[in-house]
Amino acid sequence: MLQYPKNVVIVTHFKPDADALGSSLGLYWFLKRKGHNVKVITPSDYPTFLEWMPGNEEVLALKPNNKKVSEQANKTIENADIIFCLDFSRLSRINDVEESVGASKAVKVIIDHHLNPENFASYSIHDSSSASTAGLVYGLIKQMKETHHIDSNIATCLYAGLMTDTGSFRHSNTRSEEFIIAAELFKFGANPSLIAKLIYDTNTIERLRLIGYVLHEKLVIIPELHTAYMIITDDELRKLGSQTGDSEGIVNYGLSIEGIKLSVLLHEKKDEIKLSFRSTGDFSVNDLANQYFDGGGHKNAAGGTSKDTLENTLQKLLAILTKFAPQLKN
Ligand SMILES: [Mn+2]
Repeated sequence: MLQYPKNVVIVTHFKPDADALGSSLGLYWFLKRKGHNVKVITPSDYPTFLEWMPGNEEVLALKPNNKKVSEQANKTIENADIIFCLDFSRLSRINDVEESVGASKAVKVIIDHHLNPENFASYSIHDSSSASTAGLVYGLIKQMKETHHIDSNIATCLYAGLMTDTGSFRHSNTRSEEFIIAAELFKFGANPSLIAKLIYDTNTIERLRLIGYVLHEKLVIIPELHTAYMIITDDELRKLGSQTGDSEGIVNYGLSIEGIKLSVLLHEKKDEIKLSFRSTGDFSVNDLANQYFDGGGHKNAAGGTSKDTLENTLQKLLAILTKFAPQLKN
């Protein structure tokens, strides 16, 4: 399939994180070195702390109300021979390019590690036990016996995805494999301390103030359910001067409290509520998000949505958690 030069499109999910973008750009550099014509398309913008990634300026990122970029993206998708779908396996996660990717006659390849994949591709490299999609891309290159093509750009992009999706090798999804991949990427030129600095230590004062505000004013603890939750609204984010990605990771603070097993962030947007879930141990937020909030992800990290009001969504959540009380107390 990849023997001769092809038009390749790599698509990430909406609001790509470091794994979605890093795995895509890692694959991008690899396929370019192999002589293909490659384009990375993201269905939305992404946080500024990812813009340092090699290849960032080549990414076609859709913007709301920018018809020209959308047309260009759809045209590129239409002309593709192969479409790689990275870090998602449900078409609904790519918003404005869902239609064109769905309709495309290109060979579609999923590379992903989220639970409950949809079957829309001809090929699928899907492994939910892998901590990152970046690790799966690395595995693919290895399987093709083409690791000699891995330069520091590829290693850097892939390492960034691996590092963030394992929470810097702290989350329970970190297996010995993740450390082995990290070590090999290091040898291929990834610089762990620099990458960590570029991703974690580039806060704006607005983001730090947002974290301070949420932790001080919005964090609610329900001790009997071992649960923490916080609510933020687009209005508040605007007032605090926040940008895309600023609220990312805040949900994890809830989980860092001793005894807390579940942390939820409810984010009120223009026409929906976004929910982020984090858990420890056996409590599956993938199941919770999947059953009640039209979402999913991983066992200990998932997302969902609600079209109801904020008030009703919170009441629904609290009622569901009361039902899960035995598991949460466990
Ligand atoms: Mn991922």
